[in-house]
Amino acid sequence: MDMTLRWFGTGYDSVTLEQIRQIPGVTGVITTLYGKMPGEVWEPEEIAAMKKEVEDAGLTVKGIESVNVHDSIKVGTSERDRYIENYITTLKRLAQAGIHMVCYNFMPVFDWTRTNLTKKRTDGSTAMAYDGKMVEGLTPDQMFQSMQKKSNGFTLPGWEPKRLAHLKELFQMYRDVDEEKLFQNLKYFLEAIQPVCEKYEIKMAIHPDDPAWSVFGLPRIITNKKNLLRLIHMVDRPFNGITLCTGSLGSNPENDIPDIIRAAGGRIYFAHLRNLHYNGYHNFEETAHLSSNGSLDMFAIVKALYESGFDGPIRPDHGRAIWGEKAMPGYGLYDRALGAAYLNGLWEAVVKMSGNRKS
Ligand SMILES: [Mn+2]
Repeated sequence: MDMTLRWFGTGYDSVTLEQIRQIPGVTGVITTLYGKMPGEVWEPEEIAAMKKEVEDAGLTVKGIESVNVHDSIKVGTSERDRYIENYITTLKRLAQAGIHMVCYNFMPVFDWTRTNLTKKRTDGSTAMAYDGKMVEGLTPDQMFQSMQKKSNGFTLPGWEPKRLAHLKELFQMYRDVDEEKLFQNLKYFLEAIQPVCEKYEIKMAIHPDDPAWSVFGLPRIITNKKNLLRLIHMVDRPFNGITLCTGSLGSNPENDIPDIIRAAGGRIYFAHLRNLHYNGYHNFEETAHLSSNGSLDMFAIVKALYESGFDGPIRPDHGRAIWGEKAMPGYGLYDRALGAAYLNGLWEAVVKMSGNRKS
């Protein structure tokens, strides 16, 4: 297991590599070329510069989050083959630079969605929250505006203003795409890229949809155990895998996360670990990572991961905003550093309880 932190790159992230280097047990980052639009090819020089900057700070690039998938691939338009070629070129170049894990998602139009980026918690911190009732009263454009307004001036991952300026056209593109069609388009994409993934040993790790249900009538498919197993089996090849995001899957209390981990049969290549508190139907707020702070049993999750043989990168996912830090919502330094320390503690305990001395 490699404990990592997500880092958006110099100029995009309020957290520095030097700060990340000082979090005990964190040896690497999960990063990206944040300025790239979905569908754009990544240049070898840009990848090399990003890697060098991370390595000069004494850290390693443990994977990419994300190489975003162009909407034409998700919709299945006639342009998709061209964009799949671009995607393959980027994958090859990443592997040639020694980077072998890529996280991506297959959510239409919107990436992760929240109705409040700064909900006050009883301890005085703020955290991101979702209330399905509020979404009912919003148009997609209002949702986009409110996410942007409350982002402390940062561009949120997956919420590229340039792309979302064309919201109407985007919704129009997806008008005939239902869950079945989206699954078929995902299958087409995975079948096209898997030979390259196998040749270059690139583990593809799909991120679950967040929250784990349809928003604004758009189809969402990576939401539960049944669909995750369908994804694994429909392209049953070793480099087609999953990012286990406990906060995304955990938004639906019917998802039993330790059970999903065991069912995935070793095809989890990346883990986002965080906790949340259920307030009711389609209503939750993010919390500190501790089991006692939220509704998820983080010990049971870490234990299931360890017992399933997981050996990929873990990152503490979204943190609360604490101690007056000004950062991108969910991605400050302090609460994620506390999360990394806690998760490292759980991991050490689970390893030693299993009779293994080495963590
Ligand atoms: Mn996640």
